[in-house]
Amino acid sequence: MKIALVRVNYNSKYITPPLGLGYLASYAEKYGHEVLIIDALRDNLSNKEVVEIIDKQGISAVGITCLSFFYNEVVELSKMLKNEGKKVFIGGVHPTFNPKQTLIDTQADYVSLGEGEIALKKLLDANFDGEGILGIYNLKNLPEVPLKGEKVENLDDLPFPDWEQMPPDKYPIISGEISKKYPIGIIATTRGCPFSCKFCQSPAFYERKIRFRSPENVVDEIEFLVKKFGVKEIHFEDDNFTLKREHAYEICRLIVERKIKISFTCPNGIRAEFTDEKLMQMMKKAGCYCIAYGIESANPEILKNISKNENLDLIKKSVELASNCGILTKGFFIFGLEGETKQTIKQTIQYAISLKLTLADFNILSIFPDENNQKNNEQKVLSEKLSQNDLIRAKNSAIFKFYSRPQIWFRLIKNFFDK
Ligand code: B12
Ligand code: SF4
Repeated sequence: MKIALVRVNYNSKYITPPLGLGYLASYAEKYGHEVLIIDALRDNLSNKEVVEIIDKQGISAVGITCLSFFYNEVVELSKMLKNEGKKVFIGGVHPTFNPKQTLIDTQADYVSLGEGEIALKKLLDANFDGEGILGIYNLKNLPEVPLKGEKVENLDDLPFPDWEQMPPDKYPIISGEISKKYPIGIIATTRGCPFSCKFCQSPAFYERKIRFRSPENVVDEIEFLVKKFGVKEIHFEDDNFTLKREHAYEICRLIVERKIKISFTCPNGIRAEFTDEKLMQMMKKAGCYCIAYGIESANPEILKNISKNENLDLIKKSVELASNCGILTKGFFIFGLEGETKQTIKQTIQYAISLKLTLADFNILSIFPDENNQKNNEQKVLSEKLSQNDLIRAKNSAIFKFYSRPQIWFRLIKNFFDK
């Protein structure tokens, strides 16, 4: 069966390959289906243009990926496609937590919950009859507590994403993230996270279980990207690249052993307790130039409230260690978490400045809706003591205090010239 898989166009400073669609496409193709990926964000296509492409190609079934921050655009495209008589199904993080409302708003035939490879293959094998397929639901058969789709347990059984349809050199050089060389390949070496930070949807999506690809499989993909597309940099998009030290270490060791010339970064935030000097040095040797840390707050009470349970001294030591190994460091912080006050904000800013960080990302908490909080992509603040304006002021003040220090600019400029 021939289908299109679409990422809609929306206002975003990040334009990186849609990894989920790449995996869905290559998996379905492995079983003989034909898939056209339409990345409307990369190609700056309006929903109308997407519909025209689908019509021209004579495609009758369309899957759309959906995160909460582009829900409205997905709703619009889905309704347009339904008006044209197409079959539509929607997958990704947003419908996984909001299946009923997504079905109502989008008028789609089905939603797909959780990881989609097996569910999609079964749906296409059944000529778009979703009846009885785990994780695929319409309004008639959606249970009170719907189960997610079947998972590919051994991640090495997944073919590499369909890179031919999302070649790294067709994506912009500046994608909102720190980068050093171009083209950039993005790679996920794991799926899932065993922690349960309250502001994050990953634990619920992957049910707090983590699966690892073998280091050989990961490095085979890196080699493929380097040879086929001239990729010079890798971004490891895992929830936590260093969660299992031996896994990260072995990937880096193989990069060195196979003499693959790349720079790499872990932009999503790792946890400090899983790093040590041996790992950091191997990461540096393999090409790592920047590690991000998910720090969130410097107030122990808040860290407890959000179930983060990270040790602030350990973070300090790990950041220092990375810095001493010649790796840039970035800290992620969130304002507005449960228990936040003007005092705790000051504490977090002071702590951020006290670390040997090169970059800091100060965000205001966003809570995405679930079925009990039906407001499309409207966001809500957890902190009771502060208004949205207080948080915006806090964010601006943190950015100013952090980046007005000359040593930060010195570190950044040094990195720029340090090839
Ligand atoms: C990598 C990543 C990024 C990267 C790249 C994003 C990209 N190019 O896709 C960067 C750093 C740019 C990023 C940025 C942000 N991200 Co982000 N990111 C992630 C992360 C860690 C992994 C996503 C990923 O690649 N997964 C691997 C692929 C294989 O999985 P997948 O895309 O989910 O696809 C699978 C299924 O969902 C399903 N599926 C997906 N689509 C479809 C469609 C169909 C038809 C079917 C059948 C199935 C299906 O099948 C796929 C294969 O199994 C997730 C957390 C997570 N673990 O999911 C957060 C996550 C997606 N991000 C999130 C957020 C909030 C953000 C930011 C807003 C953060 C910020 N404050 O700046 C920004 C904004 C992004 C933007 N404007 O586009 C949230 C989204 C919450 C929500 N409800 O929408 C997540 C879930 C993390 C969280 N906090 O809970 N992110
Ligand atoms: S450690 Fe990271 S990925 Fe895991 S639950 Fe916490 S924020 Fe989410």
